[in-house]
Amino acid sequence: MADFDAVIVGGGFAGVCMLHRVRGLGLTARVYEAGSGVGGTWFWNRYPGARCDVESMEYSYQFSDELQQEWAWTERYASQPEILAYINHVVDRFALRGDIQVNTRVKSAVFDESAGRWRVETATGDRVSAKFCIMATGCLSSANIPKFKGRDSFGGLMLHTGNWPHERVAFTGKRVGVIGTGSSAIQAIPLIAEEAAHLFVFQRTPTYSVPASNHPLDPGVQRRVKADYAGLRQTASQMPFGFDTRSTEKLAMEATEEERRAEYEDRWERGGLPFLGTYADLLFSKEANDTAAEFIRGKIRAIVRDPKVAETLTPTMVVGCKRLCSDTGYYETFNRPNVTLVDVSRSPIDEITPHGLRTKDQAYELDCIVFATGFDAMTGALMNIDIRGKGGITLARKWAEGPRTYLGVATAGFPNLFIITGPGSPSVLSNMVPSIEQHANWISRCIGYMDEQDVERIEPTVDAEDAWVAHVNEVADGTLYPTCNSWYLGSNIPGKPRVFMPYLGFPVYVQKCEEVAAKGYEGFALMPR
Ligand code: N01
Repeated sequence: MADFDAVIVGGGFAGVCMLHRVRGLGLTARVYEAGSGVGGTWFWNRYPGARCDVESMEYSYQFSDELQQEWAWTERYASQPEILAYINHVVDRFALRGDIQVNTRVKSAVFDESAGRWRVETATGDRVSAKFCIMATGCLSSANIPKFKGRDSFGGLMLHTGNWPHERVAFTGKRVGVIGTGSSAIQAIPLIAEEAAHLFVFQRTPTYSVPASNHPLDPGVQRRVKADYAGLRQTASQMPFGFDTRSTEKLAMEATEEERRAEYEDRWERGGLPFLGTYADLLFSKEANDTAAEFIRGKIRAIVRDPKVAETLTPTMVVGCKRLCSDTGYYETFNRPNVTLVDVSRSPIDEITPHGLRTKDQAYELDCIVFATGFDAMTGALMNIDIRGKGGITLARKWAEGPRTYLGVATAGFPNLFIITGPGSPSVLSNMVPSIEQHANWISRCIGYMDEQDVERIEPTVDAEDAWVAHVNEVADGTLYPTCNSWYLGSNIPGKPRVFMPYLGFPVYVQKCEEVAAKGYEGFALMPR
């Protein structure tokens, strides 16, 4: 059995960054990656139109200024192939590939109490041990394909956006059905519509989306950012979501109607997620939120020509409660003659048939079904691994009523197990790359501290964990987030406990992590060597 200082599960942005950090400590490490290449999210999500909705200049590592300076992004929002090329460049530039074993899914990780080591087993039969086990399994990596009756009887092509084939899928001449209208669907739908003979969009909940206004990145803008990259990173780190949303302290209800309209119009024109940064109270006050929601509803009515279709596309919930989308020509797509919107909230999908699908009211003949039905978010990938801590307790049992962590980075009873961007950390409510990097930095500093201080094991105390879980919930309860059925709450997965999983507030969180470390890892139990 091979022994490592650290096993890292997952070779996406988190695994790659963590490997770089533990290498920096002089530790031996092995990354196991289920895919045939690195990239995680950007390896698997190859559907047409897949691109990031955080600007490319910010969706990148900052651990090496040389890397920041030499890499040139081509668009304001990077496409999936470009991001995949970037992560591969990073892996080669820092000579990390040798420690990454692809095509290898981790099956189990069991803490051997007497040896104080994690025993890790893969689906391909590797058995290794490591002092540290670091879960870099991703927040949105376990695809959710609803168990519709007859699902496996379909005779055509069935795809999930999060597990897309590597070769191009041709939709020409095909009748295509897309189930779902979340971030993945709204990117894929306009492009599939351009190609398909006919596209049926099966919508359960309408989506708020703001135009991305994507464009080629001006070399001048790029040069200016690079002249003071640290400045951009610093500004971003002080924003609520950890990226430059141009968030203000202004309150919507303190502005006049004309001022609000002008602000929203400006943000709509500039495009993207900073729309939510227009006013500080948009995610806290229903009255404030209504003003933004009504603005977007007005845009939908103005864009979509058929008033009935427009009405079906118009959301009624709080804007931002489910993740805000950012699109290129999404609502416009419903003006095409070859696109039909089907409201499956009124007439639910009853079954998948050999030739298509049937809703309560009608049968649809399809050559291809695209499931854009999302993920078992934040906990799904961890639950797919048999993780056992002290006393043989499984993580699945410990988290049966919802995930329990301290700072989203560790969980009591599982010594020397770290989770990158786990539930209870800002993760999906932030720019993922800086959040990943902040965790990888914090974990590597913690491991360094353990070495200096002769600490053998570390795990959160139950008290610290309980207090943190309560705090995460309290913060969420002070917002409008729990008012709809989002995947943040696990509500998209039947039977999953309804618990708000991410922590809202990147700057406050980072400060808390710093304080914990400065106080000798306050809230953790440290066992000496
Ligand atoms: O998944 P989703 P996603 N019957 O869960 C519907 C990130 N991301 O892959 O809302 C019918 O958002 C479901 O309907 P409802 C981003 O964080 C980022 O699109 O549950 N419909 C919903 O419409 C994002 O939030 C980027 O009623 C069913 C859709 O499927 C996250 O990934 C791009 C159904 C699922 O939407 C997930 O996005 C892509 C059923 N049984 C993704 N089950 C960018 O950076 C589910 N649905 C741009």
